[in-house]
Amino acid sequence: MASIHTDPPAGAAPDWTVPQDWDCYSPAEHAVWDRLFARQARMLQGRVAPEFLAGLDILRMERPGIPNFEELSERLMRATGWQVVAVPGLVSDRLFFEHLANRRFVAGRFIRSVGQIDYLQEPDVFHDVFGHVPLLANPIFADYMQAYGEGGVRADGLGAIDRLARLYWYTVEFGLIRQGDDLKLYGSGIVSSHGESLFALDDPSPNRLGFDLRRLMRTPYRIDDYQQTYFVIDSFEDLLRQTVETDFAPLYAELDGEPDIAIDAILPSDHVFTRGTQAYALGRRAS
Ligand code: HBI
Ligand code: FE
Repeated sequence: MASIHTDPPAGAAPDWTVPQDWDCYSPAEHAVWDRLFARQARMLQGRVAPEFLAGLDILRMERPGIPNFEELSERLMRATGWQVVAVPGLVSDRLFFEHLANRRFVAGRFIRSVGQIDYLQEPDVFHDVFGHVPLLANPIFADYMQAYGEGGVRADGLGAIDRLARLYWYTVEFGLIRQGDDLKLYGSGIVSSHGESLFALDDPSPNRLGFDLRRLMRTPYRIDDYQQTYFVIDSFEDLLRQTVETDFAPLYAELDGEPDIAIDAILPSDHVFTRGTQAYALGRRAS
């Protein structure tokens, strides 16, 4: 994982926010955004949850160029009370949770270079704004993200951030959602990635399992490659309900006594949508 600073970087406020400096983006940087946007908007048709597309419309994100966070935040504030603030990069977990708990989404202001068009280690403005922000215009998901932030502040006090990071990873970043008999994408790490937008739905390699909070919190995840397991929620309402109805403190205590589940394992209790071949992961290990 990229380095997470230990104190506010130069020029940042105590909460690590910095000005977006939208006027400083070059035409070439806007062009990278437009290229990524056009490719993903095409790729996601028919594959992404309709709530994501609705968010793109509400926030008028189809307009060319890197969005101006102030304009974006005006529309987002009207929709769900959220705003987008610029940060220099990954912020500390504690601060990340505090921003989310206050309906502030922290977004990187840099954009990847043409050479990194398909993968980069640290979240850039395309991952954060195209990937994460559209669903923040959906009232249920907006509530979920704030509940997650509040849970994170509590988890920090209980030393349980790693458990909650798994929930974030397997929902906010790499989650799938049912739509009738189909599965659709909604995780930001997937929808902002051309390759994983295909892999997560079409490839026979990964497991696709029904969302189960306890089981998910015992499952490690990949930070450097496509996931070996994806979890499928029934609806955003169900995800929110399970999160706000769960008393996490006893859950963390219960989980402390249980070993992790292997990243590619399938349990008898799992609701299996896809029993993956893991061919991709095995192939990567062999290479
Ligand atoms: N910081 N800027 C930024 N963006 C993130 O997505 C982020 C972060 N810090 C920590 C973090 N995500 C994850 O470890 C959370 O699960 C806490
Ligand atoms: Fe992200």
